[in-house]
Amino acid sequence: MSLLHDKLSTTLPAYQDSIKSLAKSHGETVIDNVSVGALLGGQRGIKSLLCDTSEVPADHGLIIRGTPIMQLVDKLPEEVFWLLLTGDLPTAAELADFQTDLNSRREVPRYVWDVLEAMPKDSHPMATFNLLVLALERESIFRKRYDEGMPKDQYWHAVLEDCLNLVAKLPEIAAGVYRWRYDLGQRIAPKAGLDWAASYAYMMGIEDKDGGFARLMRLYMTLHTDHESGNVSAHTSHCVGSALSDPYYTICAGLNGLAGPLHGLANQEVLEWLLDVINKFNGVPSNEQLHNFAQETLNSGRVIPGYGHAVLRVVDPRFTAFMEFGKKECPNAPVFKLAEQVFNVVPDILKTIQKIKDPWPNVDSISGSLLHHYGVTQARYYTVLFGVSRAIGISSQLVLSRAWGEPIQRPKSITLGALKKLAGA
Ligand code: HAX
Repeated sequence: MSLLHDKLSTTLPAYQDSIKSLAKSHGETVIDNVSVGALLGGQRGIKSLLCDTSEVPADHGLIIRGTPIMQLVDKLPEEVFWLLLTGDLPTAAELADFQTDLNSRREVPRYVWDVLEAMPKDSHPMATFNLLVLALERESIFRKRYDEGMPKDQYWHAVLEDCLNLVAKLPEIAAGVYRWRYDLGQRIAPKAGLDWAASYAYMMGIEDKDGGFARLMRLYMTLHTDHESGNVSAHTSHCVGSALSDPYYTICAGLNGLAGPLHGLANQEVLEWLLDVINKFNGVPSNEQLHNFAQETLNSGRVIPGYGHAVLRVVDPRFTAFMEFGKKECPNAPVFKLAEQVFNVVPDILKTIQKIKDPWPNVDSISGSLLHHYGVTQARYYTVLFGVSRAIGISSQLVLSRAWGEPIQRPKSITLGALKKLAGA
C-alpha cells in the first residue's frame, strides 16, 4: 500500500464520523433560502453542496485546504493533489512515494491509441481527449469491485485506485492527442526522472531549452486543479459520481462540461480574440483601438472571453499568478503584452455595464498568451490542458464524496405554474 493510502485510511474515518454526527444532530438546520431569482438564475449562490477540497470566497479567490493559491504557486501539481486529498502538503518522503506510485500506473493501453487514430482529424481536441478518457472505462476497478458486491466502506478505496490510474495516464494521453491532431510526428514516450507536469511538457515535444515551458506547465497544472464544487465541471462530476458511475464516466462527464465556452473553453476563445486583435491592427493596437474592438465585441452580443466570473468579485489570483510568471519569464512576448494591455483597458469598459457583476479577468484571460509564447499556438487544444489538471480536483472531490457516503443527488424540479403559485404571481 502507498503512503497516500495509509494517510487517507488514518484521516478519513474522523471525516466520515464528523459528517455523520452533523447530519444526525443538525439535520433540520436551515442554511439557505431559494428565491425565484436564484432558481431562474442558474442556482447562483445557493449553498447546497459540500466541498472540502477548496473554497472560493468572492473577495479572495481560490483557497485550497485553507491555503490561498498564491502560496502554492511553487508547488508541483502532485503536491497539490496530495493536499486536496489529505488536507496536508506531502513530506519529501510522501511526495517521492506518490510520484513513484503515479509512475507505476502510467502505461496507456494500446486500444486507447487505436481510438485516437480512428477519430476524424477535425474533431475538437476536447471531444477526442474526453473520448479517450471514456475509452479507459474498461479499466475501472470500482465498477469491477461493485459488480462483485464491494461493501460501501470500500468505495473510496476503489475510487482512489481508478483516479490515480487515470491521472497518471492523462499527460501521455493528452500529449498523444496534441501530436496526432497537429501532425507533429510520432508520440514521444515518457522519460524517466521527470515530474508529472514536466513529463507532459516533454511528451508534447515543445522545444524547451531553458526549461521555461516545463515551469509554465507545472504552474498551469497547479493553478487549474480545483475551484470548489459549484462550477460546471466539478458540479457535474459530483452529480454523476453520486449515481456510483465509476470515475472514468464521472471525470469524462465533468470534462464535457469544461468544454463549454462559458467555462473551460474560454481559454481558447481568449487566444482567438487576442489574435483577431493583432490581425485587425497588424500588430499591437493603441489603447483606443483596443477599447473600440472590445466595444464592437460587446455590441455584437458576444462576451469578452476571460472576463467576469459567477463567484469572484476581484481579479482572479490565478490570473495574477500567470501575470507574475509572464513578467518574469517572457515580459516582451507580444501576445502576453497584449493580454496585459487588455487587462488595462477592458475592466473599465465592463464596469460601465450595470448588469456585469465582475469586470475583472479570470484565469482564462491570460493562460493562452503564455502557452502561445512557448509555441503551443493551437488555441483549440487549450481546454485539454485545463482538463488534465482539473481531473486532479474532480478526483479529490470524488474520493471524499465516496468516503463520507454522499447519497445519489436528486434535487426537486417544479413547473412554471407551481413556481408562479409559490411566488403569488
Ligand atoms: N462580457 C460581456 N458580458 C458579460 C461578461 C463579459 N465578460 N461577463 C458577464 N457578462 C454578462 C452576462 O452574459 C450576463 O448577461 P445577460 O444577463 O444578458 O445574460 C450579465 O453580464 C450578468 O452576468 P454575471 O451575473 O456578471 O455573470 P454570470 O455569473 O451570469 O456569468 C460568466 C459568469 C463567467 C459565464 C460570464 O462572466 C462570462 O460569460 N464571461 C466570459 C466567458 C469566460 O471568461 N468564462 C470563463 C469563466 C471562468 C471559468 O469558468 N473558467 O473555466
